[in-house]
Amino acid sequence: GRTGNDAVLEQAFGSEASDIFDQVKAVQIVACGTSYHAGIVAKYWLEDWAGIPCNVEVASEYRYRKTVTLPNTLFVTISQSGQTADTLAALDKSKSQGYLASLAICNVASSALVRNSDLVFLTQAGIEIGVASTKAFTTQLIALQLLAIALGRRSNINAEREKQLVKGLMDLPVFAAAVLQLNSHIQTISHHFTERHHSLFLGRGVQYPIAMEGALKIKEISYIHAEAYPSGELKHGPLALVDSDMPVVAVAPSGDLLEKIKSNLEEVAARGGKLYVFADENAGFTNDEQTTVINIPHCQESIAPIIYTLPLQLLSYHVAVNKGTDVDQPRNLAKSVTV
Ligand code: F1P
Repeated sequence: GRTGNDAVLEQAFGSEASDIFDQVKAVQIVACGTSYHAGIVAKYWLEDWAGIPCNVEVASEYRYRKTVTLPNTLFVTISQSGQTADTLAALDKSKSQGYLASLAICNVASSALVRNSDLVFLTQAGIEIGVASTKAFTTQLIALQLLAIALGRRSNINAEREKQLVKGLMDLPVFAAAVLQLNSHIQTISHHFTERHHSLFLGRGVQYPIAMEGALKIKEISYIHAEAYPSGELKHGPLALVDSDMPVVAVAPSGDLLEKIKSNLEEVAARGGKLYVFADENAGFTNDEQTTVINIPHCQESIAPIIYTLPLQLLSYHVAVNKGTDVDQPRNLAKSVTV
């Protein structure tokens, strides 16, 4: 039997979680918008740390297509509201697809998503006031990290590694507070975006979905066209877009991919692109005419996606304030898309 910390961690997913987790061989994640980006981050963690195959799809596609279910697959939905029609329809469809069980990672206890799922992890981010999901996203990432640890301890994650991952989570408040100190620096930089019509967001590995989320926030609240690419994909097309009018935001924490990211960014600089690099303070980036570096305190790699999300959220917030758009209620969007 499991004891101590094991039991505490798994109880957060419901009393039957441990027995179900014992049987999981694959994970299917379905969500929309920001919650979908959290799902893509989880794919990196589940496959890298736990060695568990994971597929992620937007609910608006998953619900309508003929899908194939691998044996012993856990069906995971992620939603701030728990009322998103596409996600609810996907959950409904999943019931006839032979999944092991369903797990909802959700912020609203009274929602239909929570009511209709076998297992539930409540993110408890508090009420999201703005339409664009922000604090729900970072809490979703924490929930997904706990899921990866719970599943990984049955396969690839040993006690030492688990301790290290848990320590990363415990350190989060300190790093989050440190990153928020960058607010006025980010506000200054935000003025470079206010008059722009387009922007590119780059990240590699687990930071690619963080770049996607940064781009989505710029689109949602400041109405500036933004696209995210894995930086290695630049040379396969989007590099043609780069000139001195294109601000390029890059996420560059420490890790194995750092040298690759640097050479990708050199390609951007060589085409006259203006770079805004959110970089690990030890990564060796320097400011020059084309490059503005925002130094992020060095943190454990496992929590970097959560930490780097915060300055990107702040950037889109300040750009929106500069432009005078309604940050909490962007045009054309609804808090929960119930149709
Ligand atoms: C999904 C979502 C949000 C987005 C906006 C519209 O909502 O796409 O990510 O910011 O609020 O809905 P949910 O399923 O996470 O509640």
